[in-house]
Amino acid sequence: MSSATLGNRNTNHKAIVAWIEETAKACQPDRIFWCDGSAREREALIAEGVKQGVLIKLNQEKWPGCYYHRSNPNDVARVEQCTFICTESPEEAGPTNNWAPPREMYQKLGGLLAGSMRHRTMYVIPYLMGPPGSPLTKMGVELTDSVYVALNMGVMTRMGQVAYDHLGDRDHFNRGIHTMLDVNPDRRFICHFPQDNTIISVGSAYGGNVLLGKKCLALRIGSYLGRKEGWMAEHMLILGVESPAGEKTFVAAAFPSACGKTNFAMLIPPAHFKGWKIWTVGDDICWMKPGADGRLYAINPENGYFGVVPGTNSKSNPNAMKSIARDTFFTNVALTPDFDIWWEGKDGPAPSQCLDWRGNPWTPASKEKAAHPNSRFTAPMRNNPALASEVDDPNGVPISAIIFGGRRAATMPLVFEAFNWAHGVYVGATMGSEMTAAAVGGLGQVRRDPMAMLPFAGYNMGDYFAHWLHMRKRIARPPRIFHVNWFRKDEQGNFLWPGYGENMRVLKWIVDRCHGRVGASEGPLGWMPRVEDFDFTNVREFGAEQFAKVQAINPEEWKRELVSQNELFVSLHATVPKELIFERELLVSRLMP
Ligand code: SAT
Ligand code: MN
Repeated sequence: MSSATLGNRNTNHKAIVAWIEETAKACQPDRIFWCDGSAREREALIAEGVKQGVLIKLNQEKWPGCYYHRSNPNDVARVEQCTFICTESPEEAGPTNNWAPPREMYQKLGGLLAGSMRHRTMYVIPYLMGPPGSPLTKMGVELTDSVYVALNMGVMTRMGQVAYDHLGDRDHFNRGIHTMLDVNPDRRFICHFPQDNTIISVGSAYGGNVLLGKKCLALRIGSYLGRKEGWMAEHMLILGVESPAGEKTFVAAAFPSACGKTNFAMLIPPAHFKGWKIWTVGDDICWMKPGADGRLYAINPENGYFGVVPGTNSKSNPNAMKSIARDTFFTNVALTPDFDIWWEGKDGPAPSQCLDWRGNPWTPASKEKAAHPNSRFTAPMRNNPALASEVDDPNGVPISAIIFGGRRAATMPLVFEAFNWAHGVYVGATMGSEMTAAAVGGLGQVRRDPMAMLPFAGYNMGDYFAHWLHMRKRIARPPRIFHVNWFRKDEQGNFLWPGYGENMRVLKWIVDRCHGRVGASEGPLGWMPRVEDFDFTNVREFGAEQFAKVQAINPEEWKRELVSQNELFVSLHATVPKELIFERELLVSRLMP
């Protein structure tokens, strides 16, 4: 390769340079651009994006520093059928993942990568998942031919020189290669090689498929490394609850994609909760490790929010509105003639005309949605007025409670607490949720989504449960484990719980349980708040009768639920830990004595 194509190389790390040269030789980009993460560079990349037509500059008075992007209509969500875990044996990947032999997959991808960046620029993106200096933090380098990916990685990660500095001359870094090809679903592969700490993604340009630090490194490769190295990579938000007395309690919560993690992480307590405050540590991913004091400590490896736009407004999530108010990329929302943007569920009336997410003319009379249901914002977390001061703490925050939850119209009560860690692992392992637009296919169907990790576990799900159970031995003071469901409905299809800010009432009970300050009654599912343990002050039209409805355990529904929970265990029979089979037996006998 001639030195002219090497561009502005800014590292001497031998292994990184050698791998980049090797990749460039295969992909043959016209130019290599080495990102340093500076503000000036961001301006230059944005100018390039606008020139290519990949970005549209939004009305800068309304949206300072914000840009608009439309993805290919065939490329709007994660595609699980194109996502592969390439371990040596299929058993290591397990029955819930697509598996391919590494050698075969490398060969196939080699064919697709060959010459794939001709006439294009290859961006070199050094990045950190986690704050610099944290023992949990991981370094990665993503090579991509997409300027949109380079810019979005700049928001979602700590990108640039800081990453080389953190790595120093160590050799432990993630290799990520992304090339768009012709964005053809038939040639779309998102492949993980956990043994090599390598990710190769081709044929897509959308979010979770291509921002390789996020789902690919932080969850799939991360969970694999976590098991090997004794920590946990989870699909969880992290928040801090501050009481009027200044006591801070940190909570991590796993909900599947598009089930309200961002809203919950940015919750604003209702007026009645005077002096209470919620601080956001993270809205999607949580890495946890036991600390010297026997507690579980968590960091948010990300630096930004890649959140669902539709439904975001100043009532549902005021802090998200502030987070996206500047320096944000919007993907697949609707564009108005004056370069404002719109989405279903935005404040104010719909525009009389605009272009929908595909770029087609749209009016309020149109049958189609203006914004894609999985349209996204990419916003810097530093914009969030409720950002926790601990986000850059290399030690992370001590977790007092872990919450599991899904989107369930029936069966699941608003809240209960598991009896102990092993029971909590069972509750997480049997989590179910109605499918959302964050992944292609199956919208609305209930599927088992253990710990919200079904699409993200980088190894056998049964072994993943065993890892959870093993971790208990390494955590002397484990968090309590809870299950919540904000989405239960009555026979008429109305939500039984008001949700949003009112979820603070549930959170308060959870926090008080962690501090041993509030009671509960023992039920078949776990500990449940009694009416007197729960605060209903000023919840509109909500009282003991409503509470009984939203907490009800319906035997017919639970018969079906138990069968459905078991289907997952049957599919994982070879690896599911026997402790969880015992937990199931205990649950059955509590429900049907
Ligand atoms: O598209 S992403 O995978 O990044 C978001 C999500 O599904 O949680
Ligand atoms: Mn997610």
